[in-house]
Amino acid sequence: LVASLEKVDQTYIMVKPDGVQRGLVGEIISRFEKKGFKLTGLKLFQCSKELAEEHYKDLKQKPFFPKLIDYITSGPVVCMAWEGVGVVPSARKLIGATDPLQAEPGTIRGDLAVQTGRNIVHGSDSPENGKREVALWFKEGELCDWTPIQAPWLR
Ligand code: 3AN
Repeated sequence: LVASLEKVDQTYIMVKPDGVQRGLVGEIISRFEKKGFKLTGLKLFQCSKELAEEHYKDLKQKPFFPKLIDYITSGPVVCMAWEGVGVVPSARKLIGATDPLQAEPGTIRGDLAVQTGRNIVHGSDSPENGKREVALWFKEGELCDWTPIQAPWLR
């Protein structure tokens, strides 16, 4: 299998509180599943202010930071770890631009979201942040490194 020879990255994807409230969890998971990435972690979780602040520490100086923390802690989120070749940039393509107004139709935000402050899903922006964020949101025992059974028609 070609993919097994290439470097496999991991990314942290999160359905934000508005995505959970709007009943979009299944829809969002299915976009990554259908693309062909491997799910290695999944949980529904109410995050603390401290964790939200650590996650978004690079945005601490932004004027919208307090509102962002209120938003992310306003209700449960769905935390996911996904693995695959090029999963970080690929997941960001599936998610679409930060501002849903700029996000192309066919992307998650382009199809399902309206404004930046309620853009329903998060995806890591680099392989380094993918590792950092998966380690931040999951304990080791919560991740599952499984080997998918390779269907003969995919070989
Ligand atoms: P992305 O989520 O597309 O990687 P970032 O990392 O620039 O975008 O921003 C992180 C989060 O901060 C966004 N998902 C959004 O919820 C929030 N955010 C970014 N820019 C703004 C803004 N101008 N006003 C309000 N919230 C913002």
